[in-house]
Amino acid sequence: MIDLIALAIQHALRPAVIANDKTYTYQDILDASFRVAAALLQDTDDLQEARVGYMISPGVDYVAVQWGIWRAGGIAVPLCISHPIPALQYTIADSGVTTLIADHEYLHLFKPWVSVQGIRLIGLPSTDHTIVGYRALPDILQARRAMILYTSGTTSLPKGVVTTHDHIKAQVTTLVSSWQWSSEDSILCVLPLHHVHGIINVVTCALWSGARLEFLHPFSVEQLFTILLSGRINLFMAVPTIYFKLITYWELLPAHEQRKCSEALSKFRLMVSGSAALPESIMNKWKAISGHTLLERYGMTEIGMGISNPYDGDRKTGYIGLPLPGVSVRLMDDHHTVVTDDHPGEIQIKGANVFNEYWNKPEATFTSFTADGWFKTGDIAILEHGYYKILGRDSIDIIKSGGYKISALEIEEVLREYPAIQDCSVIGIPDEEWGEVVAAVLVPYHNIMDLDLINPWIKSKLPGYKCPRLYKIVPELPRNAMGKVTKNDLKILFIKKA
Ligand code: MLC
Ligand code: AMP
Repeated sequence: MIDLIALAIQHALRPAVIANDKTYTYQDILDASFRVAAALLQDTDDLQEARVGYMISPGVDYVAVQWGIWRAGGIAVPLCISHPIPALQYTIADSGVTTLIADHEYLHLFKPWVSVQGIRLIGLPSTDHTIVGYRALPDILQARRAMILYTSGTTSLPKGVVTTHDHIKAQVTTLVSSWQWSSEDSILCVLPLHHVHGIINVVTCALWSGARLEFLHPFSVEQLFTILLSGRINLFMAVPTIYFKLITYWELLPAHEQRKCSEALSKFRLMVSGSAALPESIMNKWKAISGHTLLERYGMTEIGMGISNPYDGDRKTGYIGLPLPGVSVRLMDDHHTVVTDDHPGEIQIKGANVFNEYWNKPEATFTSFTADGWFKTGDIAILEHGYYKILGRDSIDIIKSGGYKISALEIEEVLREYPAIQDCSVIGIPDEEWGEVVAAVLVPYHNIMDLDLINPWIKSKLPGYKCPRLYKIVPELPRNAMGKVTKNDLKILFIKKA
């Protein structure tokens, strides 16, 4: 039996998930996940790593389905609930999903095409009560593949990062011990559940620890404040953009409300920020509001979390901290030399937390590791007085917006399909709220183009967070002697003049 399920059995009668004003115990989730597993095992004893896609809103069903897939021996492929159909189709086809589980509200998205492709579609809540009852579930070894998460990179289309139950265990246990999780904790999940921040750091760490987990969906800063002030929650984890939104909201409150909020926030045990660089301004304002020095940590879909400021000890502004237990970190310069203090280099990671492979992409897997087995993150950092500090990324084509990693190349490829566009280039423009915002520079045929038409068009192709927010039209793109677009020159076009 996988360790997460064995632990849940130990916590059976404790409250696990609070959703829609209802409390579900660990036993409730074990039962519900058993029913999901039984439904999946209709005509086989073990899914044997078949990929099961699931499109479930954050809540108790999400957990039951994820555990159900694992208990049946499948690989869980969470689908982003805000993705348009082409993005969903890509994930489903690339991972080779054979069964799809969807909330009733999403079934209409899949019905017209999945059966044609031979994919079995199961709706939730299931009306098939015949699946309740006893049946044996397969014995799942920890080494088995458990999950595929899609991440953007320097290739145009997202790649599936495969993790085993052992990887997930390593990623979770290092955080549980470092951040002193316990069954007395209570956390609110506001993050999307197709990325590691939400899935590993919040949901799985909580349920591993026997803690309570509450969901807020859809995201609303007003409701977030209400829950944070309820006294039910003592742990919070978010991307810097969410802290920015909380600060903006707090600043508009009347003084007596501000005092009430600050008092409630100061009672939290821990508040964590990650997935993107935490600006000093957010760190300082949040400290003044809540009394908390945010714990900033660094991670990646391929490794879970790798580097973290200490729980006890000095949390340094502008630094991502020290290697987590079990994670080895080194910095490698352009000359393939491991660098020591005060010299910049690429962060490379080794440890039981590091994934083995991109799904069906042996070439990409091969090139993302060094010959001696270190994973190359593409992030450039420096080690100063024992703390790592991120300096940037080695690729200008990777954009981080609202904590989402976005490939400029993927957006360019979609834009090029637009009939009026002859050429284009996509870049990230620094922004205090979003980290970076996606900006597109377009070269239209005949120098004319109606920008109002492009937004609805691109929203039907790409998830909202990948859609450009800024546009500029130019007669031609600047290029270097090799013919490559000089993206740094394009950034200047968007710098606001004082
Ligand atoms: C949305 N908007 C944006 C935007 N996204 N504007 C600029 N840039 C963006 N990226 C605008 C919309 O157009 C809309 O404006 C308004 O903001 C609200 O849009 P929304 O889609 O409703 O956004 P919202 O729900 O408020 O979401 C914001 C958010 C979300 C911060 C909650 O982006 C989020 O959940 N981010 C977390 C992503 C995450 O989990 N990353 C972790 C990856 S794992 P209008 O005008 O239309 O109203 C990883 C590893 C690690 O990175 O280390 O953790
Ligand atoms: P993802 O591929 O979505 O998992 O995003 C991983 C990337 O997020 C990393 O490679 C970093 O570039 C970035 N990241 C995560 N945490 C931090 C942080 N604390 N500071 C700066 N960048 C971060």
